[in-house]
Amino acid sequence: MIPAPVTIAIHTFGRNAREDLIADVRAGLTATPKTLPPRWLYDERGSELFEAITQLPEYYLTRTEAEILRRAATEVIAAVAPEALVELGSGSARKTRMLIEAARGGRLGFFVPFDISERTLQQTARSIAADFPGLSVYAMVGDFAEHLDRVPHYGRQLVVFLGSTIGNFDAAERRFFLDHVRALLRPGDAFLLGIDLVKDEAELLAAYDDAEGVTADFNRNLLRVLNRELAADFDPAAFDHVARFDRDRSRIEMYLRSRWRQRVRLPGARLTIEFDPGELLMTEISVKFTRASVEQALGESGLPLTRWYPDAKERFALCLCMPRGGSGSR
Ligand code: AVJ
Repeated sequence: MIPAPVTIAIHTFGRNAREDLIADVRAGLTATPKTLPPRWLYDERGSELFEAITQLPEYYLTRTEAEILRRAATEVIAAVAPEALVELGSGSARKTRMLIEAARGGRLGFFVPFDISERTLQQTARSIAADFPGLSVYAMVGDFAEHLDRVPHYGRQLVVFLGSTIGNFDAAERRFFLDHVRALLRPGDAFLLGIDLVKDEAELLAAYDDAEGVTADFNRNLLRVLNRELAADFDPAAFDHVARFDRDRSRIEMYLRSRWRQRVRLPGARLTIEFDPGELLMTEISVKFTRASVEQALGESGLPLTRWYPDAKERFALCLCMPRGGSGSR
């Protein structure tokens, strides 16, 4: 069979990632407490380190979600009968292959991976196109906060957002994101969401502070990104990796903690900052859900929880949302 075409669309629309980084750094590193958005963790090395995290014994999320998909993929595909599969934050799309395979022999003609990392996206798009001749791949490099409305509609679509990536959003960002997902759906379309569930604190903490120190390395990589992009002079060894669970907000929080008093120059952002001994810089949040809390969040954006697929130990779950009648907005 002749391979179907691969199109890679770079939807940055003239916006410059560097300018965004500078703005985030100037706002986040002068705030109290200091904070930076997690997206800057995922440069090429950061994406590789995250892939390594997914293989760790402590990081149960990826393999648990894969286990759920192995059981549920056929049923999800049968319920939706998609012509297009849109994957937000696709990364390596390893788990998505299970959905594509389950759709074999059906009407699936398009795969639309959407990711912030161009390199990862290039690899994913090419390898899926090579392995599934007959499937057209339209890959989009973009930012959830800006480019979701550019996602093309190639017929009845299943939009998926796996891996509990939604956990990176605070309540306002999550609402904004889910509202935009809802706007992508037309009558008959569906949304499949992967979420990590609230559980024993020790198990949660181990997943974000592994024995091998891969997560610590992933976290400190943020400082290497700032050194490279902004000619900053962070010493990564001068910061400890810290993971905490905030039960009230139901989220893991990742920080870098300054080991001593220090001054850091970031000429690329025309900024010099000071850290007190023990001062924290928040680098990522990872919200943990219950069935009730996710149903509430989805419902607020007009996404009814139609089917619930947890694993046997209820560590992780997939939520299938099939709005009746669709949005009718387009
Ligand atoms: C990619 C956001 C789903 O929150 O579990 C893993 C990122 N950070 N270990 C997560 C992450 C540290 C991951 N997500």
